[in-house]
Amino acid sequence: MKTWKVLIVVAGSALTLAACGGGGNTAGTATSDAGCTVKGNTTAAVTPAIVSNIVPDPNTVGRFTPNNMTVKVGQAIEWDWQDPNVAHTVTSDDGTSFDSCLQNKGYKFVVTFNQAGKFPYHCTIHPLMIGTITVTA
Ligand SMILES: [Cu+2]
Repeated sequence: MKTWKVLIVVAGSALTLAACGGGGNTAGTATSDAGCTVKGNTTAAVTPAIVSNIVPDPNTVGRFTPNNMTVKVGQAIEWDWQDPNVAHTVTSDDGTSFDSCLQNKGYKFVVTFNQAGKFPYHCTIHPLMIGTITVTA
């Protein structure tokens, strides 16, 4: 009888852990991102040279696919939020070039790169989500 009770408790804990690991935010409810203003996005209709999907990843929470991209001056990149569980950002490391702020699945963010150079970016809440845009003349 005692053995059975212990087994039930252990099974219950495992279930709780599994629910926690697979869960995350409820889709559609971004973590509070008060004070963040979207910037650097292209509002005109443009055809992006590259589309990067933001997808779940068991090791890094989320991932930009691709994360490192090369475009020519004047070309645009579009990021598509496809992670159904967790909000993410596309934020330039310099803090000024572009910032999507926290967004959920379904959001699209387009940036046109008008200057040659390297533009590293990241997700503000997931340190392992990083990438670099290389813009060539
Ligand atoms: Cu993220």
